[in-house]
Amino acid sequence: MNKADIGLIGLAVMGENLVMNMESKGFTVAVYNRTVDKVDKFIEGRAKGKNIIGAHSLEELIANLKSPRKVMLMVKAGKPVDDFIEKLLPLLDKGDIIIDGGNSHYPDTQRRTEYVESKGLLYIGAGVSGGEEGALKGPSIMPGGSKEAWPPVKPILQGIAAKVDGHPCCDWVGEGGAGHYVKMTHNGIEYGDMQLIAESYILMRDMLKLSNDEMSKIFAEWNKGKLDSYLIEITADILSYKDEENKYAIDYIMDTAGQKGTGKWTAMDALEEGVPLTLIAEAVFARCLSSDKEQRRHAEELLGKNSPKAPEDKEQFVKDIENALYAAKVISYAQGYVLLRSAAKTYGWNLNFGGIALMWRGGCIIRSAFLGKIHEAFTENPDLENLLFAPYFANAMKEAVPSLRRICSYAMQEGVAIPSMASALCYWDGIKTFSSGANMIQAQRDYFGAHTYERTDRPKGEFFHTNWTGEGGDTQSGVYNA
Ligand code: NBP
Repeated sequence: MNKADIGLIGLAVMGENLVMNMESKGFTVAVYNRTVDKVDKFIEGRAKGKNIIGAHSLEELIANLKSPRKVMLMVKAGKPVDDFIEKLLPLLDKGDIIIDGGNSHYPDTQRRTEYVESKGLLYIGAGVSGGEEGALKGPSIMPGGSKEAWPPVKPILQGIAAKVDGHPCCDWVGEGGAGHYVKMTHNGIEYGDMQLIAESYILMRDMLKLSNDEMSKIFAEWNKGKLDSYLIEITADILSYKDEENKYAIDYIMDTAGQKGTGKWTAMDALEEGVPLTLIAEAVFARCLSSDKEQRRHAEELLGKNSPKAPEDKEQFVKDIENALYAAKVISYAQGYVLLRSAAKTYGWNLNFGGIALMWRGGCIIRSAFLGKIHEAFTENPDLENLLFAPYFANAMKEAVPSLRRICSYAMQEGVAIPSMASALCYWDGIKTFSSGANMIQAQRDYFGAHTYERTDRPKGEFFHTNWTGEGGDTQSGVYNA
């Protein structure tokens, strides 16, 4: 067999399926796995008769690669990635490329890019989304790292990526950890989308007392309109799924949501950047609240269970939930893009915001028709400060926000927790308020800590301190820390 176009390490769910995808697109792939038995099992199984070369050592893997060598890691994020880099470095030559396709945290990718480059090699940290099916049939891939590495890797990564209207859902994102940053934000947005769907479900289940089949039909209907997306589609399927005992699976799945950390990373980074990413943060906290079921049982017994009443016009309420979900989703993406813009400035990345929407348009978990509109908004105005200011979304929000307001008011009144929808509405009302209550916070900070404040009747950048009690003197917090 000829030498391979690329080597892949890590034959678990993602790795195996990516290899099959690469091979089906005409690339020869060499494979290796820490537990070497898995290599033989793969070669004798799914890979039998394909242009896939099994290697029993890293030396054998490297010897089977065309130059410049490209080695992709699909292993557990964290230390295993660093360990493999260390093992690969002595085996590779100048200009060879290491690609990490796992869910690495972007500061690690930033660090690894610099480290690998310092050894004369090139590094790519590529976020891959789409799960098992995406890996096999076409994922969304967000590569960043050493810019020089992109041209040799591009035909392979774009070749295996999902395509929407012939356009690959994969393009160069930026240097250092940019690819993994965009993937992290994608995952954060995924947390938000999932929470909003869960809130819509609970509103219909607990307030309207709809059956699983009724809800399934509603989600399927929504999937034909402005909410058309993978997550809405699978929600319809999940709700109607019955097991071999004719039981609805959704009814016995424990309501304790797990998480692997990418939503938390996104929320933490938003705090670092000072960006109000409220909806995603609430989605992460909602998973935290869900995770302690025993505490919720105790609280329900001790503090009382809510018994929400159904609204009179159920049909209108369902329409309102659809619009509320849409409005909140627009706000979530607007917040996500503000975070990307802020990070781009912090790290000096020249992010193509419209291009990112195209990368998310297919192949990944948040894929949706809606991302096409985001792409159009950034194509019209690449410097768009906030998605809510794009004419299309500003108009769409004018129509949808009254529903969001009705849903939030009713749910609050009846005691149904919808934290992400509520945070969306607060953001919407907050961003449209030129005169906020933060003057009181500034006054308080100055009162107890002499932190100073700017005045509305003086130029910005001039700071003032008031001696509120007549006892503090003129000392300001630049001089001492209270
Ligand atoms: P896992 O995340 O379960 O990792 C399995 C692979 O990592 C196996 O090859 C395993 O080798 C190797 N590995 C482990 Br575990 N510990 C290791 C260590 N200490 N040293 C060396 N190798 C080690 O596989 P996955 O679900 O296919 O995901 C791969 C990457 O893609 C991860 O970063 C994941 O977060 C990311 N990702 C996953 C999905 C998804 O839907 N699963 C989607 C998108 C991205 P072994 O066989 O010898 O144990």
